[in-house]
Amino acid sequence: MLTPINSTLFTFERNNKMEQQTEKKKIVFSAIQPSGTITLGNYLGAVKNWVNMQDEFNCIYALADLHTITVRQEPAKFRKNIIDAYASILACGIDPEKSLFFIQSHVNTHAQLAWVLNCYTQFGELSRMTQFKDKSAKHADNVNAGLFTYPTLMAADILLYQADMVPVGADQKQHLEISRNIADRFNGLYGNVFKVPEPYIPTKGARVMSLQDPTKKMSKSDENVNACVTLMDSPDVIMKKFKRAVTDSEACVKYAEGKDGINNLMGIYSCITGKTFEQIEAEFEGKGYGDFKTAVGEAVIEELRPVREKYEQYIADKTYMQECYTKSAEIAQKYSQRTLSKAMKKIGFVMP
Ligand code: ATP
Ligand code: LTN
Repeated sequence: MLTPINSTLFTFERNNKMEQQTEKKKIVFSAIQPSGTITLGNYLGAVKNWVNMQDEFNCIYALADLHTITVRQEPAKFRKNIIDAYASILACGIDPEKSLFFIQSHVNTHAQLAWVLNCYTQFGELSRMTQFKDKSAKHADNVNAGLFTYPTLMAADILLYQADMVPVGADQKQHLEISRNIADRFNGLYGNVFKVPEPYIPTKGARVMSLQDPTKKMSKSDENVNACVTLMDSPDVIMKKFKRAVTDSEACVKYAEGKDGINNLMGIYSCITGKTFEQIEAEFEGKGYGDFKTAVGEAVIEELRPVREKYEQYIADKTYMQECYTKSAEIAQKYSQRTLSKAMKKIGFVMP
């Protein structure tokens, strides 16, 4: 049984109560979709940074379950994915006594502000989103309005908390850009309502590629199980996936244009070990891809071992997790309501 969280320990609330404090900590917001098992790409591109930012900033994280239904979900599997993702993120090191970590649909201000922002977002700018184009091609039988307005809900997520920084992988850069444009436009009309957020994209690990097609990003919802390593894969499975990773026929561990497979493996290895590409090239000089793939596999196995172990603890204690997400959502509701009310008042709504 895990120790129940003590709500008075929430650093987030304590800091925000100290209105007289001279230097307020910056606010960080990010979210991840519970659309499948969390991958090594999600971990290196986003979640690892979420964990590292917890001491320096006021961090607010969410499971973006409302975003996930833009692609059709099977109910029982969706429910399981949400709980599994919650346990996995805690296992990565998100500490509910330091950060808020809630489920997006539990905080109703997100959908409310998203509607408002829809009316301040142009059809043309949404049509230019590459994620919309990719996902509508992939799910041609279900090109729904939610898929199209996905970025306005994401903008609402961020703007509700007056976030200064948003740690995400490189694929989310365009969505951050549109969030900033929406905030600027709204502020231009009504004065300073929203903080204009900055993306925080890591220099390493921001774009981990598929192990089977290294020209495509590694993705949770990829149908080819060998394309991605997940946080729940056993050491054997991880090693097998790296051994099967698509590379080239040169057998020379060197970062170079056209060597997408090797570049990707070098990126992963560098991100985990902290070694530079030059150091990696020196380490594997004269060695074949077999040795290199084994080394990458081992590094990843060791990085993910504690995550998998902690996941088992959290998933076995649903009461603890429920307490964490309920308490987090209560606090998030309170803070986000302030921004929502401010925006609505400016527009001219009659407030209750
Ligand atoms: P889906 O396959 O359902 O679109 P996804 O795997 O792309 O999901 P998201 O939930 O959309 O994951 O993304 C969560 C976070 O992980 C985001 O910050 C995103 O930028 C980051 N991320 C996703 N894939 C990668 C990747 N391959 N490399 C680095 N970061 C990634
Ligand atoms: N769209 C994001 C997930 C997401 C998000 C957010 C990320 C939803 N809301 C707010 C950062 C900030 C994705 O990763 N696909």
